[in-house]
Amino acid sequence: VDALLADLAGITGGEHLLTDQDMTGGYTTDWTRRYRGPARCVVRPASTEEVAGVIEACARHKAPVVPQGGNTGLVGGGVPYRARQDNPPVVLSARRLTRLDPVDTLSGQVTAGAGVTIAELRAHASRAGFEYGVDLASHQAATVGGTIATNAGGVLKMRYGGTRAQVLGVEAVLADGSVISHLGGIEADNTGYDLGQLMVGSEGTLGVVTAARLRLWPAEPPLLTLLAGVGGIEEAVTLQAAIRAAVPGIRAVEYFEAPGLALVRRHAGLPAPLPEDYPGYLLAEVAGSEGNAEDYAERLSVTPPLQKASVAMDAAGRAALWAYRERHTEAISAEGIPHKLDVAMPLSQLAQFRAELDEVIAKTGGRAIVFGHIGAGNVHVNVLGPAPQDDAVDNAVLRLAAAHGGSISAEHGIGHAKAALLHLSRTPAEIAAMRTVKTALDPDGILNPGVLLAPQESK
Ligand code: 2HG
Ligand code: ZN
Repeated sequence: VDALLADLAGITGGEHLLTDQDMTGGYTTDWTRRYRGPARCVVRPASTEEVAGVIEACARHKAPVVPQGGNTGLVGGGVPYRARQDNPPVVLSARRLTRLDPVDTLSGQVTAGAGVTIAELRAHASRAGFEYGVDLASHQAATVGGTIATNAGGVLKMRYGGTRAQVLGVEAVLADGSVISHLGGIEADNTGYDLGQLMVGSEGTLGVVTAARLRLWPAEPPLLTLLAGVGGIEEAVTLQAAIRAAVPGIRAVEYFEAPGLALVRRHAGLPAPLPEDYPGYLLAEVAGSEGNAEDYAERLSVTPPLQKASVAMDAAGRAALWAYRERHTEAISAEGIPHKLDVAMPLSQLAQFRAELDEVIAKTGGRAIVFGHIGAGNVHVNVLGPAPQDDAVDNAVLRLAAAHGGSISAEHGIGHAKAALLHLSRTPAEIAAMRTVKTALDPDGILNPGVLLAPQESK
């Protein structure tokens, strides 16, 4: 008998301990299908106390733990991967941590459990007249805990900042089973190390997030969404700057190209968005009240390429335009297992990067689909063709981004996928400091081993 499994069943009840491969499959393969591996079991605790019990038991048995939210990650950070075969990890699914407190309307804050989805959180905030500042295409499945662990970005980042900017405090279970909880939501609180912020973006390597105190924003309904045809990324960069200068209240600026549009249209059965075809497309969304409509339309009409735009001012029209952008990920996935390279760089570098990218991709025999959050300098380079286990194209694209002063992970995190290349974006001193923090908080290395910090050669 497996003594750890007996301990875990005693904590969560046997029905929330899954060992049968038919039951664990959805937890042990990532969304892209590129990363997968066997788990010793999947455990689904329903409270912070149960999470603490699970981690304490795993620590006692020296069993590695992979924390998991909605399993929508794209860098293999939330599933077992290349684990030691004699000690496969326990997957800790946080989806049953569904606490959702009433919105505190005095402070504009809410406390939410790690398993609440971003869609549920946004709807909850909206019913109280507020908006949660993060939204992303995977909002039906992505969770509060997962988005905190990965510091998720999404389409509203240029408006409200990423997940980090929403987090006022975190409750988390550390590697020894102890609980740190800072959910008071005091804006003015300057009392030493911000352990909650240390958890943000730590990708499950420092603790398991169980709940968070989150900032909300006054509800800000979009006024208009426009989709414009452009000649390519260079024109898109210029146009987004012109739009940002022309109107206040810009919520999002997104970019995609003809090959991605063709895939989305075929996969989703959508008509062409504009009367003519273009090499690239820019989608922008502007907030404002109806009283602004005429004024904004006039200000935007002075921006020449907007003559090629389609503008939507009602919910259905907006959703129709957003679908061309937001359905990229699923349309690409329907074609095969993509290599996902999520990079960002100064806007001034994007055109040169894009030109050189074509040369790099041509050498691999793959085809690239490029889209992303252009307002944040973030492009998602998806490459179809090379075998999933072949890292050559990943290496080449990430190095190219770094050579343009860019980051190898704009919003998806490092996971297993990019751990060996962290040095392209972080200095040796930074990586050494990260390892020191990791060792101090998790001396036995049980939390998400191999994620973010690559295993070190034994000396
Ligand atoms: C998005 O922006 C997500 O839609 C997914 O970050 C990006 O599939 C991707 O590469
Ligand atoms: Zn994205």
